[in-house]
Amino acid sequence: MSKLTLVIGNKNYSSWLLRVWLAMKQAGIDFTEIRILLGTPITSQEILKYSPTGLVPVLLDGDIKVWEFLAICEYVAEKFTDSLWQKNQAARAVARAVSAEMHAGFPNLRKYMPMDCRSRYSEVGIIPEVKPEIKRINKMWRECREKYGAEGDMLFGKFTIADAMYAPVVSRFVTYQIKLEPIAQAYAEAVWALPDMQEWLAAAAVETENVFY
Ligand SMILES: N[C@@H](CCC(=O)N[C@@H](CS)C(=O)NCC(=O)O)C(=O)O
Repeated sequence: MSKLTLVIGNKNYSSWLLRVWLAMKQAGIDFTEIRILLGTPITSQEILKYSPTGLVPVLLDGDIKVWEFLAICEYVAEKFTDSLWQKNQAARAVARAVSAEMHAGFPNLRKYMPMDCRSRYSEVGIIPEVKPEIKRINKMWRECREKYGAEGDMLFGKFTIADAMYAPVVSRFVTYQIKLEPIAQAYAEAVWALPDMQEWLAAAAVETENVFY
């Protein structure tokens, strides 16, 4: 059995879990999963067995416990692989900046367009408060692709933590059928087509629980 354990929740709804899970898969890191159902009367007490914040994801590595998406990704990037950040310092700085921007920002996107991988809401118009955030993401993705993306089809060429950060945004754009600029659209399609992303989406599709935030 793998020494690393990732404590996660429902795959259909858990954007922070998708981020960590995808980053670890893309880096070829072996891990097992403990799945805790979200939105039940015992969710908090179950998560608190592993997580001091009562939130998942949490990574268990022997006696070491790491919570918070970015801390988990930094931990695995430091300990198990050198592939999750760009080698070029300038590109790495921008990759960290756009990752932090996602971690701290886009409140309306999160509020009005929660991740729901298996659903499609073509009839829902874009809420006005979300429009500037979608515009910013279009611009950010275009600039990253144009400036740093020559060696692949991810934001910085090869897959990095920045792509893990935006994978749930790609899923939201598919769910809510958001029309993107051509470069952003091509990037979104490349993320969507990643075999690991498809594996996550397939697992989300067969989950039967409905969680309403
Ligand atoms: N800032 C945290 C966010 C984690 C988070 O919000 N996790 C949600 C699932 S995506 C959760 O644990 N919710 C607990 C619940 O619904 O009871 C991180 O980066 O890991």
